[in-house]
Amino acid sequence: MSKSIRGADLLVRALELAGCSQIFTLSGNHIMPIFDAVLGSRLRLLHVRHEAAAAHMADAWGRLTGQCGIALVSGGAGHANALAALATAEAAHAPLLLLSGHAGLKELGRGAFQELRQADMAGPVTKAAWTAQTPEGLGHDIAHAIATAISGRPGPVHVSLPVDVLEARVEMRADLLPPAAAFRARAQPLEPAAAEAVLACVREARKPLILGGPMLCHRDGPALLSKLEAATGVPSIGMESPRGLNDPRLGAFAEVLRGADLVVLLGKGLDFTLRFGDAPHLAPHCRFVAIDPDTRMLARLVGAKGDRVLVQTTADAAAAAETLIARAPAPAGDGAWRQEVAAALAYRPSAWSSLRSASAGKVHPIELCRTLAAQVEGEADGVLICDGGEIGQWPQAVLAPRRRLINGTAGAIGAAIPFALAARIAEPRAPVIAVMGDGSFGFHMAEFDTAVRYDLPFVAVVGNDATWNAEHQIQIRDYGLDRTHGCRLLPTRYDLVATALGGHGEHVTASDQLAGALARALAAGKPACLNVMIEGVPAPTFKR
Ligand SMILES: Cc1ncc(C[n+]2csc(CCOP(=O)(O)OP(=O)(O)O)c2C)c(N)n1
Ligand SMILES: [Mg+2]
Repeated sequence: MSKSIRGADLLVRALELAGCSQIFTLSGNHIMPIFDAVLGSRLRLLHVRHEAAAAHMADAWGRLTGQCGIALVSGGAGHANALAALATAEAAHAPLLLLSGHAGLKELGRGAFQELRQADMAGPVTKAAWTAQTPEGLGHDIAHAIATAISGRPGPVHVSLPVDVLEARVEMRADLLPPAAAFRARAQPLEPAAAEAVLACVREARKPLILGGPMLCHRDGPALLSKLEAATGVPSIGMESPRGLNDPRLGAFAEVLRGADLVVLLGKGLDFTLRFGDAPHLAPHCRFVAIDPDTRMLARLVGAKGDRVLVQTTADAAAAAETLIARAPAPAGDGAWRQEVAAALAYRPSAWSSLRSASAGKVHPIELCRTLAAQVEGEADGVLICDGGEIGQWPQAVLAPRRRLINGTAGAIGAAIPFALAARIAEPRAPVIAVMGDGSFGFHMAEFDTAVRYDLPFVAVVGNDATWNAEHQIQIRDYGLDRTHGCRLLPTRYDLVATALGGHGEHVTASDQLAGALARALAAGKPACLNVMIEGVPAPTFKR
């Protein structure tokens, strides 16, 4: 006897088949069939307070687990609210599927409720975006979307789900659910001849660097780059910061980059983060090798640098790294260049060790980082999240966590609290600590309510300088101290926001209060906020 199910049921089965367990969502009329279909399934819903938060959570999930993060939002404005977060995920190479409810197909063109060209809106911030057309096709839509999100240069994909497609009933048949292989990444290996060509270029260079793109900064990426460096003898550096060659994690990197005679771009676009590879940031004689899953990146590089590009080849970044590791001969030479680069990356001004706040009632960001060090660096499974303009750069410069999330090259602030909730679900035990500015806290502070409802303890550490300091510093630098205006905030008690929403709060005005407050926050077993009044200093700089 045949069995009829709703399109929404088929969609849920496809998500289960893909191995999904967690959906970040905000409800809406069009997607209530999916809420209903989830009952009795393996899928859990985290119901948030703003659609962008759901998309940021799916982004963090993708970066931390390597699985495609799933965000499910309503049509119309709910969809539009989620879109800004996709720009962050795209720049960070985070695999994500945004599923949005959509006006029914039968009502389109007649002024349907929340009728909007949703896929067109999502196009510029996704790898692919379309509107599902039939209930029978929903399983294949999901497989194709997930495979696209996790393949090549990982990134967001969007599928709009018309409510009549979700509600329509179909006779269940085995072929409506795609085979497991349809959900997997489509591999692009590095061909042996291309690998040999890359290794030959590296052997001939005196000062080569391998620069890994954001996809090599998540999960196993950093360990893979270390292995690549050990195998080839070539300094191998992941780049994911919007501050580019002034990434605070990379110390005096900009100084050694200027001396490189070969840059191997491994899943890393030649873009603003490398000052487009122009002199004096890179030497005029510096040559390039590029390995990238996206042929458009290769074409852009060749267009910009012409015959300075020695080799350019299509391949997945991680797979290419593995191939190079396997084929690399033992490193030759005395290792002097590698040591020079390591010393530059490790450089931190000696004055930092004694930096203290100069103002009463305020803590210097570095004092804050010193207090966090034991918790962040001692915990192998802990996750450190850094957000905000100037304050967010200090923990990136000072702390060496094993797992960390930053905004990424999109440079958007405000994702820290959603990131922390997703990190807590992905990592149920170890400390999740999110350092952010007071401006950044404001974007998604209502997600403290979500954290309380779902019992997701983490610690938000707000560096509160009552200022949008990054922009305030631009005003000082570019227009003069007497022309600073409009970038002040209030010294708001964000700890009380957390307690009002059912969390734990601590207010800190001196460095000697920090350790106790942090210990209580971590022990509270609730989402916690440390509101730390800080000195609004500029981000760290590294000129030697
Ligand atoms: C979504 C988004 N909006 C605006 C900006 C511009 N911006 C960058 S840093 C910053 C100030 C951040 O203030 P806060 O979080 O308090 O950190 P602070 O710089 O004060 O340490 C602003 C407005 C941005 N990068 N992203
Ligand atoms: Mg601030």
